[in-house]
Amino acid sequence: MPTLDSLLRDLAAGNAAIIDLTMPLSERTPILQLPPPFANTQGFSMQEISHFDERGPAWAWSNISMGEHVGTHFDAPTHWITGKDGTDVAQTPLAHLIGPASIIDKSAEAAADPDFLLEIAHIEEWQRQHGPLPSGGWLLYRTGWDARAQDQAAFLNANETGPHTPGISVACARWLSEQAHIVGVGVETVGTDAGIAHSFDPPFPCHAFLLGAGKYGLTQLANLATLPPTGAVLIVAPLPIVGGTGSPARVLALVER
Ligand code: 23J
Ligand code: MN
Repeated sequence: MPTLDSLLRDLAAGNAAIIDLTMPLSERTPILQLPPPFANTQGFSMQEISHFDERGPAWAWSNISMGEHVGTHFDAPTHWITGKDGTDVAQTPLAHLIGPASIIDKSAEAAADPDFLLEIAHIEEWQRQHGPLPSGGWLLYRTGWDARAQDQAAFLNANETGPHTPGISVACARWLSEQAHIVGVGVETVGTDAGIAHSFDPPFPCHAFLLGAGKYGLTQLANLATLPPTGAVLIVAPLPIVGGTGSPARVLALVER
């Protein structure tokens, strides 16, 4: 049977399922908060144009506004100075937007330590159990942080020393950019870097190394807990914003049941 026919048959029969990894977009969607003197992104907002009224008797529609990096979103290489000569979001090769995904689960560690960092040794341990990271695909990093996404304060988890959210160490970010044959890294937190990554050398190493290597970031993912460690197929759909450094994205996973 042709591949797409058998996929549709398996979906209809429940042998395969579609899982939404996207957080809903609303005025309550948490956004990144950089410290002064840095400028910050706008959040999501919606302004009604008409709602079955004199402004449009048979139709309802709205304007929306938001930053490129709001909610579940895609980071293109041009987002960072190290990747400034790379592809913008509209130039992303389509083959990079559908691919295999593997999940590394450090939710217990992140619950015990909000500054938990993924290290090369954790990836090596994962690879001993599950095989190599998916070539041409995504490493999805589960931390349990999606449970906090309804509450900006809990999600950013900031105190007088700044935000405390789990991330990836400098060495591991460098290793993922240089040694792993992945197209990108996806996380549940507000950005791919740890809350304390402003103090790392280099600052924000996930952004610096991965985007500098032409790879991508995906943030604020939901429902990673429902995915198997390997075998899911990720469909990443950022808007083709011409010249855009990123975009809110619908992110879906196909899994076998
Ligand atoms: C700009 C500066 C620092 C960070 C970010 C953006 C993001 O997390 C992002 O959304 O790309 S850490
Ligand atoms: Mn971003």
